Amino acid sequence: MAPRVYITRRLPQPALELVAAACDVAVWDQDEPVPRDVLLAAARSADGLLTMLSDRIDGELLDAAPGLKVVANMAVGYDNVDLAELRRRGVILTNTPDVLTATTADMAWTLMLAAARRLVEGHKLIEAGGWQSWSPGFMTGHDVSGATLGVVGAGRIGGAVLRRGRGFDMALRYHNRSRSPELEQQTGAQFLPLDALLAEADFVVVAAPLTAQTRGLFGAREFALMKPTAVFVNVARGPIVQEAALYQALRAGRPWAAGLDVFEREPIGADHPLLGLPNLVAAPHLGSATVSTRLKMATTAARNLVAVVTGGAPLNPV
Ligand code: 8YV
Repeated sequence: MAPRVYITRRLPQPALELVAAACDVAVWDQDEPVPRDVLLAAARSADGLLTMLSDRIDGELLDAAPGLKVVANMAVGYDNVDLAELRRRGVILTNTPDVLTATTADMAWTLMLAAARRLVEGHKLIEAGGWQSWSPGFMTGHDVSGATLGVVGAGRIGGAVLRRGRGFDMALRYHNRSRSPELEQQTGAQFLPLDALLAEADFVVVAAPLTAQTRGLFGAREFALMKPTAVFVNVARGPIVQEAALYQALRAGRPWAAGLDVFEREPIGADHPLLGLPNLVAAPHLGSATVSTRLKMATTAARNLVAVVTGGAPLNPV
């Protein structure tokens, strides 16, 4: 009998075909997250799950899925998964590293440039008919070229953000759990303690995973350490930042601006307080959102799923 798997979202066709060729597959064939009760019911008979960041994989779900061998999460981050509960039951977790590194680093840069050069504010001004004339100080921002870039969380994505900084003649700084001689050698980036990085960087980019150590890492104290001209960017996970503190800090103008791809609770609505600030650029979690990268993520997750349920080794075990 073919292994039974459940896929929690509509996937690109090549990824679906990959799974269907080896498995008895059921799909939540929608663009909305699968309802919890549907997921719990589907998990009951599943050998494998292909999941999204929006699916909570916890003890309750695992209890409902006695035959489960693998959870193939279609993301590099896996803070939606209770890894300890999985390990306790011997269920394998896989993720999709590497394929989204460049795309997500590009997103960090999109936000850096947009926030520093007031792109969204300018666009809104034109839309509102507010572009009246030119003057020397009109909508002036801050230079990216030649500035100091500080990356917090210098793994794959953080490293790629730093490498791009070389093309902009930036001074590169990073903070990480551990120093990376390889990164330092490749990019010339200098390791700094967090507080020193915050005080020195013109651009602070967060690319760290959400863990017990990074949850709430950025609060009033950290924002107060930044330069009044600094731009703060988060492409990692919303809960790393205390959003209420960021709101107050941006209102007070320190940091000068921010670009966020992630939020404490996603999705956010039009009434989110941060959206009322002119110095905030927001994106709806688009870090990995290119056609080519999402296809690679889906096929990577599909390959991991199939490998484990057919008795092989996972390609990207966490
Ligand atoms: C995705 C991400 O948008 O991979 C991650 O960790 O945050 C993004 O690439 C998301 O995970 C899709 O499930």
